[in-house]
Amino acid sequence: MAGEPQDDCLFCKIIAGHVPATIVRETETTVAFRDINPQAPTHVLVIPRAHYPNAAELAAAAPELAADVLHETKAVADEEKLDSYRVVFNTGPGAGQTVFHAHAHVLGGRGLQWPPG
Ligand code: D5M
Repeated sequence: MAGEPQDDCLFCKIIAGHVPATIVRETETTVAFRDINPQAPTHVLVIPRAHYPNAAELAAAAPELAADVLHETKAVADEEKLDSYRVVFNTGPGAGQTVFHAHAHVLGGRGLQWPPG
């Protein structure tokens, strides 16, 4: 069923506490933790606790939860004292998505170039 935890999902395992992560924030509906392969001084992932394979499916099936994720990206940026930062949802393998549990990357702490490539 949509939103149910998936046994083979790395981020569902992090939510369940079965895989360690450096968690920086938790809410009833979201978890934020540091990316294991940081691309900037601050690189935090914000995920919904419910499993949706990507941001498009999250937005379509659970728009209020998608809003919670976006709200949490701002909370992370505030906690990390980021004036400027980037929020990225890689959506689909062609866009570089490698973990198929919707997540927002919050990147900051250095100058960021545009276009991202
Ligand atoms: O982003 C998936 C991101 O997930 C990528 O930047 C690495 C990160 N990652 C992978 N495994 C872990 C663990 N175990 N902890 C923390 N971060 C992790 P994507 O947009 O799908 O390419």
